[in-house]
Amino acid sequence: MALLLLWLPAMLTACGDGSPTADATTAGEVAIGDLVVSDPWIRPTAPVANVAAFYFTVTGSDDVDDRLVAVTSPRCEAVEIHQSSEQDGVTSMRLAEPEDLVVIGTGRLQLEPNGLHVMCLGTVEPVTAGETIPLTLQFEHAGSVTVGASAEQR
Ligand SMILES: [Cu+2]
Repeated sequence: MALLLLWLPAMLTACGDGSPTADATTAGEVAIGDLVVSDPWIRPTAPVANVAAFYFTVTGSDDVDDRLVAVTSPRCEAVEIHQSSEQDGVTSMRLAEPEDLVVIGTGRLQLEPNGLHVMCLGTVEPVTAGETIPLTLQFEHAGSVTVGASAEQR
């Protein structure tokens, strides 16, 4: 996947705000090698929106040294991994760097609103609350795993 620097303010509504998720419903966990992917979810989109953002958590274990290298979903024409940040009250996002996507030891890779997220560019159809959307994560060492992202408003 080409790593182009994108600057797409129109997408910010899909990756921005949202409250903390401490009480979020816990979706199933999926293990791949020494990694566990947990709580994959996606925020529902308005009918006219053509972008959406996926979030999930990857947890390692003692000997893990891995990296998320690619993500795909049949519901997205293209997928990118982004990092949101806020400076002077203005939220922006950029393509995540490889060093943003490592899982080392028992550390966690957390994708969440206003942080790292998987950007679904060109939603094939609107994302409706209650559905489950397949998302395939590819790790450098552990390989690929497909999880079901729960579409819910948080
Ligand atoms: Cu984004």
